[in-house]
Amino acid sequence: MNKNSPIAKYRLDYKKPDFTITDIDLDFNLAPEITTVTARSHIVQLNKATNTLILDGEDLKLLAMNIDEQPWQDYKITASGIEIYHVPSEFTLTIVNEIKPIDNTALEGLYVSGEALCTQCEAEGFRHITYYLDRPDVLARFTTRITANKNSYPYLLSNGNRIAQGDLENNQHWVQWQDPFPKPCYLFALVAGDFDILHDQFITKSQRKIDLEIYVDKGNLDRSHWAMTSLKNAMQWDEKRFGLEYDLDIFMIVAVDFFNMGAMENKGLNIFNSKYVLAKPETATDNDYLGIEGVIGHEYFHNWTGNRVTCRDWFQLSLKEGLTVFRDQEFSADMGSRSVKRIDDVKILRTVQFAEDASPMAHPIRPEKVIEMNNFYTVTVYEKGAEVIRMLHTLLGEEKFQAGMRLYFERHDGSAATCDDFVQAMQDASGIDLTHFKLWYSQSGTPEVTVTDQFDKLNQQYILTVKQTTPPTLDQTEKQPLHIPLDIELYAKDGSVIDLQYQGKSINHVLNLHQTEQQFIFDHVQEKPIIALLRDFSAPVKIHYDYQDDELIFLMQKASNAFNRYDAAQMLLAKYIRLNVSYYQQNQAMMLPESVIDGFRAILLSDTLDPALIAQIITLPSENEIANLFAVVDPQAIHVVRQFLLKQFANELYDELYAIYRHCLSEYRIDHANMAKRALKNSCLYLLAYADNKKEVNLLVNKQYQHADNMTDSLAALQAAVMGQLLCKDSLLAHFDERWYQDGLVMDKWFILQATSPDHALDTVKQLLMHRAFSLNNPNRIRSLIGAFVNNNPAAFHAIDGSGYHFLIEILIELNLKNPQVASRLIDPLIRLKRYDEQRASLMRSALERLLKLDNLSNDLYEKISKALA
Ligand code: B3K
Ligand code: ZN
Repeated sequence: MNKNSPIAKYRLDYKKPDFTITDIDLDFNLAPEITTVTARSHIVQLNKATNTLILDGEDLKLLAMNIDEQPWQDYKITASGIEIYHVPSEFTLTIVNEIKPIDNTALEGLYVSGEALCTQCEAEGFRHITYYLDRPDVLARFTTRITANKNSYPYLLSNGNRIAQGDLENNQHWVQWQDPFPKPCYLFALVAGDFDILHDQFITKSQRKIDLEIYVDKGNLDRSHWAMTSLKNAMQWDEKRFGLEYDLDIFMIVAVDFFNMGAMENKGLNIFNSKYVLAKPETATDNDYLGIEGVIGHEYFHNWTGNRVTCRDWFQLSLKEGLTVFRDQEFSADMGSRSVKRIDDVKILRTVQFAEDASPMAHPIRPEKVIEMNNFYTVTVYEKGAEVIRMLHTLLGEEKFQAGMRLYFERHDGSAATCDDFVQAMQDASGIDLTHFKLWYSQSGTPEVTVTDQFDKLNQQYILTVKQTTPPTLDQTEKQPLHIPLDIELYAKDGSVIDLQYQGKSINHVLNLHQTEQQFIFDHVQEKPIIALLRDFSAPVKIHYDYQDDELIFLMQKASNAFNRYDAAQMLLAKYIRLNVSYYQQNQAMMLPESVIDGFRAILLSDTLDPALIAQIITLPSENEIANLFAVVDPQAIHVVRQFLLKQFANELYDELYAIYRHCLSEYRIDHANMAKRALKNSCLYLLAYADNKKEVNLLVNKQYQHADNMTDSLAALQAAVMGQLLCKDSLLAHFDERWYQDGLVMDKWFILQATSPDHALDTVKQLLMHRAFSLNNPNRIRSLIGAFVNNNPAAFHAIDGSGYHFLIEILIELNLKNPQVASRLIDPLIRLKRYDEQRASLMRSALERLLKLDNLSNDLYEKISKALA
């Protein structure tokens, strides 16, 4: 870590390694205070021009070094590792070093999580374990022997197959693991601890028997079943849809409480944040269940897209992440409701990724320049990366896309590849020219597509003019037109779909945009049609078209595509949000036409729509989603306008909301139809909480809370109480605390609610820092209390007195060294100063300047702050 001039790396500087490591034998003598690591590596020189071996290593204490079993003194320890001079062209290097897991609060490398020891090596954590070529294009076969105290650590796990074990003196024991698949060190894992284990089996399509094991903290076995179901579903789905079979004889998942992100796809030994494993009806919401299904799938799918074919260098991260997110999205879509899943994914993209494009951290899905790699595990690389894969899928169709996947594995299995390799395989397998499409990998920013139309009654022609432009981003000023698949549909007034034809031929509903401006002509159109644009959100762009209210209401009710229905509702709301924000800013009365309410009423009362889709449509956009409508964000105005709309909806639709709420009451089951009903019921409850009829709603909410037999319903009631500031709020909050305070994952929900409350949130958050269930050492707690406040309570965080900013930097000062990765995630809302008015921007600037002055500012924070202040 170096505050003055951390060194940036550039994608174009990639060089092949001078040496490679073919095999490594690791030997761990494990204890939390001091662990001794002995690494014996078989090293081969690749570049004859150098005999200096440079290994990465941080926070290591070197005890001994041998080359070919002889002590070796010809080396120098540097700030970033070790340089070993005059090495032979092929040799065995033995390194013995010590590490201190207990002091590792950054949770990168080997660290202590509760009573267990575990590792996290991606992206560059292995260098905190031993000196190594810590880069993804060095693939070695790993053997790992672990020795530890048998009482504290009865289970000793690593990658691959267990090949030997034994007992030693002094209550010590050892286990040896061997992973037959060569892998980069970021996929190495080790876990030691005492657990309860859920055992199961999966028979692959070629009839191989795979042992499945989920390791959870003692007492949590009853919360591990959904994870196992999800795992088996994922294994089966990957065989069916992608033809991909699991390759080892055992697959293990370990749930730990202290984890910087969601989970990690280590070969054969996935390590998970317990949030994405543990669930039972009393403690987990429907969304938790869906999150677990998605993340279990995601990590499992990495076994092929990430592990069997890995990344050549970290700039290629989207090669495995974009593709694997696409795969997990498709898995969830196939398991549940495709359209609901699509809308949820689009929401995240539009809210978070579009905001990232408009921030100092804007970058292409394949970044060009990186100081701290951990800063690039972003929504851009992941979610926009997945959208790019989805566009390929749209352009090729499922069959050719799968042919492309097969060719990709044929060419690159067992090696480290690039994004270009992937696109090349897709192109070669499909025969479709993707040259222009590849620009999506190098161009950052959110493209804007503007559509205008003309109806020529005489010639019965409908003419579309489509313009595209990508506004400059902070990392890249010049932009070129992209290859954008624009999926459309035309409707006649009676709701029938109009065939797309031109000069006697039918035209595909996916239009290919390549140029700044293009025209599309459709023949035999008898009346001015209503157009649905961007069906299924066919490209990650902002779309502009001057819709009339009645056209949007038409699309809400008649569009064949669920995303278009939802999106029409969003566009309708956006119109009145914009209008009311300006009314509010000019001290004028706010308004919402009756016709808009009626449009929503019709959706609410529909008996043909999926209840989950209705729930999505009647859920107002969040303040963050709304913020993206504006170049300069006024968080206060947005908050007031949103509250106004919620109230309007609640009062005007009160009877319908109440009736639907009652209609949706049903017994609790965990299946998609039942979840959909619950989603609609609880979104009605949420809206009702804003109605003027507080007394009745208070009774209703209280009753739901008291009678709930599952967390989805308890939490929905609690949320309604907090957001609607109902009378029962304090007693329900207190009850929840008393019931769950020993359960961190459940308390996270309670922290989030209070951090996002419209009422004195900052004071509450400050008090809750002292709560018995809170700890600044646990990333989940930090994200729930502090992360939720800074990210999801914009009106409070951006309070005009700067109190929110002040609070955040105090926290960041504490977390800067303790856990740089978590700190770096928290700072995101503070670096977006250019999106705010002068007064806020200058307060944000001085907060950042204060941080910049810190001694030992981590590279993670430095990278973001320096970009923000540039
Ligand atoms: N590959 C990991 C993420 C690692 C993050 C390192 N800071 C989880 C995933 O994407 O599946
Ligand atoms: Zn991933």
